[in-house]
Amino acid sequence: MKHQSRPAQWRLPQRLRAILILLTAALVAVGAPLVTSGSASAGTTLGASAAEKGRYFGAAVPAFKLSDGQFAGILDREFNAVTPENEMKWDATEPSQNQFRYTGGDQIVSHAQAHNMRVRGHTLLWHAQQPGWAQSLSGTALRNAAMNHVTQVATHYRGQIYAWDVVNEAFADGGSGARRDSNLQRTGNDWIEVAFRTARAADPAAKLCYNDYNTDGVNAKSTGVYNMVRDFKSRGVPIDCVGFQSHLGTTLPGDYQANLQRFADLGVDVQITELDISQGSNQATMYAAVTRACLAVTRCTGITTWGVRDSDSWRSGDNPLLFDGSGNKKPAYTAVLNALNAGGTTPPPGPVDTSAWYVLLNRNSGKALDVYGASTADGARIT
Ligand code: G2I
Repeated sequence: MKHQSRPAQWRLPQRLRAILILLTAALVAVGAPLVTSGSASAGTTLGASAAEKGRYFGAAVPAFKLSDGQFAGILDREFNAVTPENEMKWDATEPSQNQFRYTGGDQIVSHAQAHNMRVRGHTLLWHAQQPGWAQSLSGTALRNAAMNHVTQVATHYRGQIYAWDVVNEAFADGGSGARRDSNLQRTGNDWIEVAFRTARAADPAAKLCYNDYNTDGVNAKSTGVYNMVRDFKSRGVPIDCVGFQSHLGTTLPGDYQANLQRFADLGVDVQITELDISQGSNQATMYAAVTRACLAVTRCTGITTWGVRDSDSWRSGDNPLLFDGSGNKKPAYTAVLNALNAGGTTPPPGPVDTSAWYVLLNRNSGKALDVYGASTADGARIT
């Protein structure tokens, strides 16, 4: 096959190329697993197994349960990410206008830091769980108060949040694909993009997500969100990720993975943010299918279940989680762990990391095909 020379912008500086060739040769020489990275051993906990696939596995956590020994024991053993269940919401963090209270959120963040867990911030703006004073505002006064809230809270947690749900549940249910009516929406359709720009200014390192429910397959609501994300990307509004809550019943939309993928194809990460599934004959099967769908989408960076034990759930009557009320692992737990451990390891998904280069290797010959500064399913990482 005729060798095609690379476009000039792909060429690496002479010295760097020389180093990379040497490193590639060294990897080939020691017989390193060239098309995979990470440990070869299967993980024995959700967090470790997800990490082997370059992902996190998290749980929603209420601060008061950190002192419940059984709860904290499972959390610390199994999970490597947390989402405060209520503690970072508007009513909790700004109970009176301009008076901020971070006690519960801070407790969860320090627990996470002590146990090497990521924190998903949830949520800066939402039509629900607003403090009474905000509910009674409208127009410019509400818009200003809302953006001040975003600035203050994102600044307080600056550098400590992996991903923020900047805006939660802003789309209507049903077939319209339109925004939900709310006091925030009535301040003007641009409130969401203003919130994202405001959050970016306050914490440039956090990934900024839009999060919603009933968007778990291709439907009118998820298409409404999709169109918003596509519009934001085309206009440079800073959005990095979309959260799919995945509060599921007894069937999984057949296009669950395809839906995640179509968002990822817009150039955002996708995350499963509030997973819980009704207990029924197919609970374990559905949990495994959701896990496999995330693993199959390179930009699906992690999964969070909305609680730890069935008794912790907001829908505890459905027994929708991975541990029973006594803290025992359920069949659904084993199904998720097996799904995480199946197949080979894959390098972490993520944005272009220019501090590291990847060598694309021919699977058969082991020869270097290309070198670039982005993660890839076929790349060996060189730092
Ligand atoms: O409703 C399930 C979730 C849907 N997506 C957004 C999530 O933020 C939401 O979480 C739930 C929490 O799990 C509940 O714990 O949000 C509810 C509020 O909409 C939370 O419930 C509230 C109770 O309704 C309040 O009475 C209580 O004061 O929790 C508050 C704090 O414990």
